[in-house]
This record gives sequence, structure tokens and C-alpha cells, in this order.
Amino acid sequence: MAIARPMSERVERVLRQTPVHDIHTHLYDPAFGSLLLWGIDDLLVYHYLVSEGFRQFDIPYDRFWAASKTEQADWIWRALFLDHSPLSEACRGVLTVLHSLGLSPRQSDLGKLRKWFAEQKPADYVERVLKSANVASICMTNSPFDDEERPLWESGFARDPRFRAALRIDPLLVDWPRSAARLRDWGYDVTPERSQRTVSEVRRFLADWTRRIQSTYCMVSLPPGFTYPADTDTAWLIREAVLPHGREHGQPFALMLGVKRAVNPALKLAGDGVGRSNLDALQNLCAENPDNRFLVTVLSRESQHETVVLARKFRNLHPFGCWWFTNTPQLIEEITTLRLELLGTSFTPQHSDARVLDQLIYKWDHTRRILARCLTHKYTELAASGWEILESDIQRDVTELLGGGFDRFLRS
Ligand code: HDL
Ligand code: ZN
Repeated sequence: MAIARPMSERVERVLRQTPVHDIHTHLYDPAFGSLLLWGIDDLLVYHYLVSEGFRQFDIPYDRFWAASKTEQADWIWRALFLDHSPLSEACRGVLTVLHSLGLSPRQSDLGKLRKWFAEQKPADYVERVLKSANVASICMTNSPFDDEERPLWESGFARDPRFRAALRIDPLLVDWPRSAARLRDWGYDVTPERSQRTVSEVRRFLADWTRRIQSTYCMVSLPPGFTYPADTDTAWLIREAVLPHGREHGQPFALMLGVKRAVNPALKLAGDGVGRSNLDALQNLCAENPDNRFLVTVLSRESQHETVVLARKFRNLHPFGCWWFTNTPQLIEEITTLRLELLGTSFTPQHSDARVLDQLIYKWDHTRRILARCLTHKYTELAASGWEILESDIQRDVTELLGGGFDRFLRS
């Protein structure tokens, strides 16, 4: 008589063995060269750790930003790992990465770690990280408004199919007058005024870039004050250009709601904050546009329940990820359980938002562990209600949660 393995072991094994499709990152195809960040110094100067570091050291902002990456990393390592226990999720993440690579940080000073990373061949290291994290594909964040990235797309390059593209259009929607000038420079006959000519040229811009990068979806992050409908350039461009583009090109529109940009500008990329979004805007978008598909991730913990209830009302709304300040074990568990209990498996629990390649290792190790706890809990409850959980059930559900559901939503 075979002894039944504990549910937790069954779930952990399937989660560990099932590759994940990471649907939002800031990583780049290796063809982008130095834009793809990796290694101990990039791990340590990750903006999450920069903001945590400034809470411990009294280095003037300007002095920090004038320093080399190595010096910045030294300060962060000293402040957050040696002088204090690395208890935060971002600190723990660095240690998870080093541990999985067989590097013992306590015994290794940064010099030894830097030497090890310097010995890694970039192409081999990409394979090692993707294999270690069991990541099958990642979606990049690709902005035509990024002066470093744009020329590479315009000149063209041999793509790694595992690095999928996503068209990021924040400047177009949140800074239209300045973006109108840039579109004109790029040969699009637009003016800041709201006209049909401008609408058709903005749609040509979106179509050109969708084709150029073979975009998976179109995405924007919006501040807490975003409202829809509204007499704003943002609402006008969404209604007149982005949504018709989505219907014409089969492009879901990903909304990332609730970011307050530059709450502390002196922290640069680390200076953004969070605010509660008015989700009536999302409700109106979904209700008025049944032929558009919307992906959504919301930054404030307080908005999660309302977002999930909206997803119950609109099948064209697919919640995803525990974004940024909600990407902590406690909130991932809370939000994932909330979603499972109200949506079943019709959502995508996580994206890594990785900015540094090696982060994939920790972001997915930590998330898989929490997902295992959430699923084990729910399966155990089902078993207690007399529903036998088959291995094939667990595999089907995990495959859906780790990107299968997202891909189906893309094609729906
Ligand atoms: O707007 C976004 O895509 C955010 O993810 C920001 O890039 C943010 O800086 C970040 O990296 N969060 O994890
Ligand atoms: Zn992001």
C-alpha cells in the first residue's frame, strides 16, 4: 500500500519543476549588452536597497550618486548586511541568489564575490540563471521613449525568443505635450491639440512599435489620481488611440495603478511612492470596452480586494502580480489567498519585476515557496470536503498560474 506523500511535498515538487513565464520585468534580451544587468554590484545597488540603505547611512544624496557603482555597493553591503541583519525582502533576496550559486557571503567579502562574478561568461550565466530560476520566458519593458533602447530596435538585432517584448507607453499617456513633440521628431504628424489627425498618427506610432518589437501587450503605469472617463489627455488618448489599437492588434492593455512618481526626487529611481487608486476608472474601462482585454496590477495593499471583486465582474480583466511594495512574503500570501478564494485560478499570481538578471533566482524561489503554502492550504481544504486532489490537477493548476492562464488570456 503506497504511503500518500504529504500534500505540501506534492505541491512543492510540481511548483519547483514547472517552468514559469515571467510576465513583467525590466530585463533585456542579451543582445542589448550592458543594458542587461547582472552580478553582485548591480544586485546591491538595486533601487529597493538604495532606499533602504539611505535609512541607515548619512551619506549625502549627491555624494552617493557621484560615487562609482562599486563604492555604492560597498556602502549598501556595509549598512544593510554587515552592520544590520539583512532582514528585508530585498536584502534576503541577494542572499538567496548567492546561496543558490554556491557562494557563502559571510565568508566572502565583496572582493571575492566580485572576482567570482567577473569570471562568469555572460551567455553561460544567462543560461545558468534561467535554469536555476526555472524561468521559461520573460516579458521585457520596452519603451520607444528610452534613448538607449530605441536605436537598438530601429537598427534591429537577432532576438532570443525567451525575451518577449511589451510596449511601455507612460510618456505618451502621462506627458502628452512633451511626447507629441517627440513623435513629431520621429515623423508622426501629431500636434498637442486633440484632433482626428493626431489620433490616427498616434495609432500609427503604436502599430509601428507593436510590429517592430512584436509586443505581447501594451502597458502603462498611472498615478493614484487617474480617472476615466475624464477630460484629460490621458483619458482621450486611451479612448481614441490605445483601446482601438488594442482591438485592431489583439493587444491587451496592462494598467499598473497607484504609483506616485518622485515622492523623494533625491532618491531618483528609488524615490517613487504609492497611493490608493480610484478603481472606478478600471471599472468604467472594463464595462465600456468588452472587446478589449485588460491586465491589471495595483500598488496599494488597500486596493487589492476591490480589484479582485472587479475581476469577478469582468472576464476581460486579468489581475496579475504582487507589484513592487506588495512583493513581500506576507502580502504575497495575503493577496494570493484572497485571489484564490475569489477567482479560483483565473489570475496570474506573480511577476518578478526583476531589474537585474540574477534577481530571477530569488524572486521566483521566494514566490514558489509562498504559492506552495497557499495552494497546499486550499487543496487540503478541498480534500477535507471529499474532493480527491490528483497529481494532474496540481500540474494543471500550477501551469495555469505560472503563465499558462496569462497566455490563454492573451489569445482569448
Ligand atoms: O513602473 C514599473 O514598471 C515599476 O515596476 C517600476 O519600474 C519600479 O521602479 C520597480 O522596479 N518596481 O519593482
Ligand atoms: Zn516594473
